Amino acid sequence: TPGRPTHLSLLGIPLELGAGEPGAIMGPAALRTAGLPGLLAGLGHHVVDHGDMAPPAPVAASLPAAAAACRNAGGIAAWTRAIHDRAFALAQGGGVPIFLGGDHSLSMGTVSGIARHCRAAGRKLVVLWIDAHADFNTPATSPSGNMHGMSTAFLCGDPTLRPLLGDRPFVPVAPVDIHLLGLRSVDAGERQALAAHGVNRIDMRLIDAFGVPALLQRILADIDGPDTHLHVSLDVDFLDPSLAPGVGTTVPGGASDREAHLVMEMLHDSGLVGSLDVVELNPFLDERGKSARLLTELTGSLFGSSVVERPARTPHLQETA
Ligand code: 6HN
Ligand code: MN
Ligand code: MN
Ligand code: MN
Repeated sequence: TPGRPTHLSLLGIPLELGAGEPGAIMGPAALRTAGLPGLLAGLGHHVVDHGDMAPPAPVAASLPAAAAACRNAGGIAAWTRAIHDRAFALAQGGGVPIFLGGDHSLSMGTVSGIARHCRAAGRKLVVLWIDAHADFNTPATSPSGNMHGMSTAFLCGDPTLRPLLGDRPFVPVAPVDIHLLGLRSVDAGERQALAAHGVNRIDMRLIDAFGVPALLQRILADIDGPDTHLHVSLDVDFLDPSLAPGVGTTVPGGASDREAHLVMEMLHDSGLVGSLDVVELNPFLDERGKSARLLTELTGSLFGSSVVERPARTPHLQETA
């Protein structure tokens, strides 16, 4: 069941500077074409589509020399600051922001803005990063220089990436409050750093062995509380490439349609989700819109789409109607 209606704020972020190849700039348009705003409204939610962010004015990135290998660092710095400002303002305004990407570097802005909001609101932020990758590279470990592979390292406070946010208040996310789900491609440097920092890693092998319900239920039980704000960052490449080819970083052995829906359904029922990124959709690489459609349906499941009536728990994060 849809549960109680929620105020949902959609914001398109047409960013592709963090990816290795172009195309994600068209992601927000494809998600709208697939009917995302209407689907959410049809579930009974109050949906406001804030349109797409305009490209921000360039800034001098002033990253340390160690970050020289980053591609488009100046552009990413400008976007990160602008996205952070919008994310913070949307969250402060109440309701659940849904950020439509755009490549995964946009989450440096969204999650840092949400983290700042959570600190102001006295909430505990937990991040569920649903992705084939950890995105925990630093400029020193990145094999590609692509900044969409560095988002979680930035959020945890990597000092070489910190200048991306300029003078905005930076509220780091504790590594133990980041849960990676769907992993099947991790670089050598990331692997070491993830273990050293105690990031929770649910890889595809664990999903094969134990299934989504047991694994996700344990996370949800651990983080449950009246003040928990769960930010979900959904990378298209979590899904198997046969189901979602519309992404530049496909990795075989991804989640099935039902595994992915079940994740979303359980997250909905938890009542903990306070914000969402839908990222990495590259419509140029898609096949007749199938990836955009699946992402739209998954987002529907996250916000209460269900065939059979089920008693949904009252969400903690229930803003005024
Ligand atoms: N993503 N680990 C690879 C890199 O280049 O750092 C791939 C990153 C993929 C990024 O999935 O958002
Ligand atoms: Mn990613
Ligand atoms: Mn990925
Ligand atoms: Mn499987």
